[in-house]
Amino acid sequence: MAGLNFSPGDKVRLRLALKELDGVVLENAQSEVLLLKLDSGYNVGIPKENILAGRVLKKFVEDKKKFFLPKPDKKLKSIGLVVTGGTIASKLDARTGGVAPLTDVSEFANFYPEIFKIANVKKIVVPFMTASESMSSEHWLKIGNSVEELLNDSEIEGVVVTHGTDFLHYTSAVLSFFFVNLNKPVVLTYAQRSVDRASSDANLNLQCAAQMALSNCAEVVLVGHGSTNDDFCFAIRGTKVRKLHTSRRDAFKSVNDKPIAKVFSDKVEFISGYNVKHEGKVRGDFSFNDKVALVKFYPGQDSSILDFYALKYKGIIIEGSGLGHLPVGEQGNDWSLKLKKHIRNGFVVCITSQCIFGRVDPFVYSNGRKLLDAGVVFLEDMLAETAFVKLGWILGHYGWKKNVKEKMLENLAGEINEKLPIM
Ligand code: DAS
Repeated sequence: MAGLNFSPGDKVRLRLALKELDGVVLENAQSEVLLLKLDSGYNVGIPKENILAGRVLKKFVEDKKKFFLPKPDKKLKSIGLVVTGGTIASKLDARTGGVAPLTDVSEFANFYPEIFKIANVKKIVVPFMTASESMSSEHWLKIGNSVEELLNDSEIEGVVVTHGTDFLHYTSAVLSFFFVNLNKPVVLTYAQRSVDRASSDANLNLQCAAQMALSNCAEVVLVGHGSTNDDFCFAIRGTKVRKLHTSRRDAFKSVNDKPIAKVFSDKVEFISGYNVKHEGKVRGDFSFNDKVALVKFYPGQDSSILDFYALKYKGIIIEGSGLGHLPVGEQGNDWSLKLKKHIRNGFVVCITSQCIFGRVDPFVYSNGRKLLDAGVVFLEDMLAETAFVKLGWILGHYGWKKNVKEKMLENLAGEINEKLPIM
C-alpha cells in the first residue's frame, strides 16, 4: 500500500489480509518493509505491499521532559556516583527498538528514585558515556580519577560506579589495583535489562550498591543480582568476579572466592572477611602499560604467535588448558622452545587456566614443569582478566621492571586465594 506516512516511534494499527496488527514503527533501512515492535516486545517486518490500510494511533513525541535531581536530604549520608554508560544508563529508543544511552544523567532520579531515598547522592560525575566493550585503559584512568576525586570528599561515605556489563570485571579488577590503599567502599554495578523493561534488574542493583557504598567495607566490589529473582544482591571482590552469563540478571559470579556480602535494598549481611574503612586521603596509582595481551590457547595453535607478541608487546597472559598447560615436545608443536627464547629476551609470559575455577599447578604433569623451567609464571587461582589488568598495571611501573614475576605473585588486592572455597 502506498502513502503510509508513518514516522519511527509512531504507534500504528495496520490492516493486513487476514488480521489487524498494532505496534510501534521502528527505523528500518529497507524501505519496502515496515518494521514494527509489537506489544509483546517482538519485532516483525511486514512487506508494505501486504498492508491494505493503516492509521496512526499515537504520534511519536520526543521526551523533552526535564528531570531534576532531588534536593539533598541532610538526614541521609552522602555517596558519590560515577556514570559511564552501558544498559544501566540507557533506555529503550521507541524509534529504533534498541537501547540508547541516557542523554541527561538527571534522568537517573526519574528512573531510579529509590536510590535517592537510601543515600544523598552528593555528586554525579560522567567522565564519558560508552558501552563497556568500547573501553580501554584510557577509560579506566578517567574512572580512576573520577572515583579518587569523590573518595577524597570528606562528606562522601563511598562511591557507586555504574557501568556496562560486558567488561565490568576488567574495570573492577583494575580499580582494585589502582586503589590498593583504599579507605572507603568503591561499588560497581550494572543492569542486564534497561530500566524501561518490567524485568529490569537496575533498581535493586542500584539500591544494593548504595547500601554497600554506605557500609564500612573499604574494598572495590561488584554488586549485582545474587539470583534470577529480584530479592537480593551479592557484593563480590573486584578481582574475583566474572560475567558468566550473557543475559541472566545474576550474570556475575564470585570465582575462587566467597562473596563478601549478601546485600538487600535495606541492609548488608557480611559473609566473609574484608578490609575495613579508615581515615585518610586516597591516592590512586594509575600507572598502566597497554603493551600487554591476553590469549586463549586452543588445540593446534601455532607457537609462532609468540614471535608476534614478543615483538609488539611487553607481556602476555595465556589462558592455558587445565592446570596451566601448553603443548610441550609433542608432535613438533613444542611451545617451550619459543617461550624460553622470548622470556630470556625479557618478554613476560604468565599462565592462567581456561577452567576459570581452581588453581593452575606446574608440578602435576611433566609438561607443567617444562613450562616452569622455560620461565612461564603460573598465576595460582587468578582470573585471566584480573591477571591481564594486573600485568598492565605492574608493567606501568618502571621501578618494578626487574621483579615483575614477584609482583605478579604478590597478593595485592585479594586476586590470589591461598585456600579455595568449596564452590
Ligand atoms: N554493551 C553492554 C556493555 O556496555 C551493555 C550492558 O550490558 O550494559 O557492557
